[in-house]
Amino acid sequence: MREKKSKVVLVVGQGYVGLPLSRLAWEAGFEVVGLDTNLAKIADLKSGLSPIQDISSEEISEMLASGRYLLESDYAALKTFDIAVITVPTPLRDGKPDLSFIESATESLGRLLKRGALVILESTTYPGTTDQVVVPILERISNLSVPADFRVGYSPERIDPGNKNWTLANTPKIVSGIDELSLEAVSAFYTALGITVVPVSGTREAEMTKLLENTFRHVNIALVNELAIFSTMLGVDIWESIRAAATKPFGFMSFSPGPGVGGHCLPVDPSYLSWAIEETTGESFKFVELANAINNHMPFIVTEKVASLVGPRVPSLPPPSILLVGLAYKPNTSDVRESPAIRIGEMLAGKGYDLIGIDNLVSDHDWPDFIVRHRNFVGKYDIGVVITPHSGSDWVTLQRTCKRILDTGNIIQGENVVRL
Ligand code: SAJ
Repeated sequence: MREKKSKVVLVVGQGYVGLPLSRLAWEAGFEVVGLDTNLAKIADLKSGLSPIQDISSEEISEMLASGRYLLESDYAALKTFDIAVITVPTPLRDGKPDLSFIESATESLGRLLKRGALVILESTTYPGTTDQVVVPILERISNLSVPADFRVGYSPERIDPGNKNWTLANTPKIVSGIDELSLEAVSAFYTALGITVVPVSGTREAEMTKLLENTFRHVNIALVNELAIFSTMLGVDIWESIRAAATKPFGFMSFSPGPGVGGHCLPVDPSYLSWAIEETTGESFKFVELANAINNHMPFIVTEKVASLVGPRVPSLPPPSILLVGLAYKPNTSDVRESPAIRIGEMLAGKGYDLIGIDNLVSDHDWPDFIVRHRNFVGKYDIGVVITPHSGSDWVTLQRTCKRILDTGNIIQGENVVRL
């Protein structure tokens, strides 16, 4: 009796979102195919190296050894799939949504599509993408139709890189379908992975849910960033007021002022929403415009503060030694995409300063070439700029090796420490 063949799950994109999903589908017993067009990433994965912290290299090796996790960089090598999940980037290009990764993945899936298959989009995008972009491409290329022949749904990712408490397995998953049968298929898939599902009535509601979540954070981070700037002038310790406000058990959620907003979500996703609103209504989404302006301005504020503390670069004098502490876009991640620290470094270098940096989570591959890399706090620095405070950093040694410290994360106390 032939063993019942487990279904094939094709995960398009093996990054922060796709790899945890591949792992969970593998643990649930599916045949998993991880597809990524980044040849270096596929090569690393095939050698058992994980590109992200949330999945260990041991877990990758375990999956490979089972024979139920295959890696591909070329769709042509694939036969077909039962369930495909698209977890590709949705960047901005010239300030507008760039759906080219979604379109390219969808066209390739259209060529592999068979009757009874399910396609799920997870990438963050504006309301209408699944029904107006993904479905038409799949139907056109496959000559099949939904829901007669196959199923399509949308389920936004909620992966918070580096978050040990909330993971794919224990975070409720919004699920939606183009139609009732598709919704059932999407719900059944994630339920089979052991995830709690939260069905919504349509893919547009699900697409909007994700953008609401990220825009909510973007706007509230901008609120505390602007308040932090004014509080300094008002002689108020905003950090204490935020801590105090957070004691309110309802009606408040605390956010921290910082050096700016990085990552490939918050600097991008809200602009997908404001673009869609402007395209459809001709109106501008004022909250997002304002939040972008404030959050994008924070790296400039930090740069000006550093320059005021070390004084202008005088070519005839030895350069001040400036140490940037933490280059990733947020604490406890290795990701440098849209990182405020890199923007601050670029602006300081533009002012003629020589820069040293320390961040032991960031790979050599991602290290910016205009910043000298230190692996620990050695020697004497005129100023240490705490930009991304990773947990477990040796703040005592930092304080001892820096004449001054500009701490944008309210991590260190001391005589030689200044805030924004
Ligand atoms: N930040 C502040 N103050 C805060 C919170 C964050 O300045 O109080 C800054 C961070 O330092 C960082 C930026 O905002 O630079 C964004 O951080 P975030 O934790 O708010 O959100 P992200 O960008 O890490 O969001 C990630 C995304 N997932 C992936 O990158 C795979 C996003 O799609 C998820 O929705 C999000 O996690 C999540 O759900 O937590």
